[in-house]
Amino acid sequence: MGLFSKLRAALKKTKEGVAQKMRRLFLKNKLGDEFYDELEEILISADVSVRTAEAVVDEVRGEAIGNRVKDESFVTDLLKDILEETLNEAPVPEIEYPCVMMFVGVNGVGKTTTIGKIANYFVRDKKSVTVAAADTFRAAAIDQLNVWADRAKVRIVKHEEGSDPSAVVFDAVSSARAKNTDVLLIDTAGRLHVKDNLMNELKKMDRVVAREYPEAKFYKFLVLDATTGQNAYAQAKVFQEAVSLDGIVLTKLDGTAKGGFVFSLCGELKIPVVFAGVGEGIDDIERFDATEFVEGFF
Ligand SMILES: Nc1nc2c(ncn2[C@@H]2O[C@H](COP(=O)(O)OP(=O)(O)OP(=O)(O)O)[C@@H](O)[C@H]2O)c(=O)[nH]1
Ligand SMILES: [Mg+2]
Repeated sequence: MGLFSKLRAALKKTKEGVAQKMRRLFLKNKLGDEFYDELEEILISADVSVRTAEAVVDEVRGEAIGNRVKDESFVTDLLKDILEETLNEAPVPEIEYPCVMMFVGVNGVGKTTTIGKIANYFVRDKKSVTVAAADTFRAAAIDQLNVWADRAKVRIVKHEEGSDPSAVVFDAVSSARAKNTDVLLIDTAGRLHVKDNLMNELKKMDRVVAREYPEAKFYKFLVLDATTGQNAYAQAKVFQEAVSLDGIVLTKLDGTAKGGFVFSLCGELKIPVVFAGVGEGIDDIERFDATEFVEGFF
């Protein structure tokens, strides 16, 4: 399967729901108030936020009227263009080397798995990679990252279970710097965004990287489980306030029918999606692509 089609294929469930409703909408309605109200409903049912759905449909309606459009397929194309623009409102950062990528997020969203996949992604791109086990909360977490490091054939920096995660980050940064490593990937413990002490621990790790390795590009990525839908929005806001995010990794796109919240994330919070997880295997990761995502959606 080609690279892009994996992202499209992963959106199959979302697409099936949306496509069926769109077909019904076109059969039943001429372009008019009712049509646009229903179009809004369809977007909302795929977990686009009310605010974004309204804004997008208003724009479609405005353009359609301005251009005296009566053809439904033209409206679909217009909708696609506007949704793609919405995604592009948050530009995806270029990856520069050497770099540090720290992955944060609530429990079980797929941080450790994502790091395994991304380690492998960079290795295939002939980059040197080190992973840091800064989830010291449980021994199993360190072991899990170790397994991924073995699979991707990359170095791992780790301490004992229960040790200070910032100390792991400090060591990993010193080591990556000394060895001229292209990419350092930092795994962190899952934390509820409502727990202040854990968010403070994250801020400390953030400061250690910024202070100890200023010459590296530092990216902070929020890992979000696509099956949580709109709830992801609240998570993104809090993590954004704590450590200022550079992007989002969307996982489990293969299991969701609610991919629509991505439009709201990009359009309202202006945080770009950088990678998308489309399965549990080491190759199931893609660079996010706005055009492919929209095509996968309709
Ligand atoms: N289908 C699917 N499953 C995924 C994807 N990414 C991760 N998973 C699964 O999600 C589960 C949790 O993944 P982890 O990587 O352990 O999540 P985590 O965020 O590190 O979890 P904590 O460290 O406990 O917070 C595992 O069963 C993964 O296989 C994905 O893109 N698609
Ligand atoms: Mg983990």
